[in-house]
Amino acid sequence: NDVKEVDESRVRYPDGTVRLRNPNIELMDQDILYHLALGSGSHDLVEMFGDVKHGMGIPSVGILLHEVIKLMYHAKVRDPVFFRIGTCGGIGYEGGTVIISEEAVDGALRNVLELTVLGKNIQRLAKLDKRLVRELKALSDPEDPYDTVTGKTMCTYDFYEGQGRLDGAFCDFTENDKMEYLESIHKAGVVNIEMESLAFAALTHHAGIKAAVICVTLLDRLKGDQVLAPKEVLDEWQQRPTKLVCRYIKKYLQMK
Ligand code: R2B
Ligand code: URA
Repeated sequence: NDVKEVDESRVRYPDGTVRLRNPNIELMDQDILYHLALGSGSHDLVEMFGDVKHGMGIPSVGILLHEVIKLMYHAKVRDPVFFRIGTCGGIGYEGGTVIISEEAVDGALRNVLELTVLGKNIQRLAKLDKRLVRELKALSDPEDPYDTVTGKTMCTYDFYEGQGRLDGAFCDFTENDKMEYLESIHKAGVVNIEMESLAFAALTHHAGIKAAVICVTLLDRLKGDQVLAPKEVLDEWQQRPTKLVCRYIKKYLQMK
């Protein structure tokens, strides 16, 4: 097998910036990123994108969705499909398991995103496309050295107390309380916990856009709270949801 592992030092400079594996780019006067309608000569890309960081949780994904949904409209994109890929805590699943969400629920198991708009509470159904879940599940390969499962995803507003962790800056419950809660949501069909799916499901559903949520577990929350796996292991795990989505895109393009 001559497929080589990626050597980190060849793809990143010591300061964390991306190192291109193509010496030609440095020699060009400017590089036109044709499909993005941007160019290194015509745009100040460091000024525009140098501080790009991804936020976490419902507020970040909400803002992003408003603008990406409008982008779909302005660009007249036909039948877009949105994917949220990321990490989560498993409920009864060991680290490295890929989970496709059947639906998103809040910390009280409600399948709705609650927003306060003009001082009034409104609710939006956090519904995901069932058929897309089946199509994605069918693309899991028995040869994959990990499981790919489906189930309910709990979405919380906090990583620590909101997810029943004992190791936050505050904790006003006991280990027994925590385990009782986690066992009860497990019984109710929750297979993982993360922090974006509720808004992702609710806002895409509200916009009539097909969407799926695929996360990899970083630990089994029935066994602990801290993320202990080494960085290289976490990095490999985090590629797994992307792999599944790539298989979907490949299949979709072949059908066209
Ligand atoms: C999963 O991981 C992050 C918290 O560690 C959050 O963005 C999420 O949903
Ligand atoms: N992301 C979460 O939101 N929770 C976890 O336990 C792990 C990743």
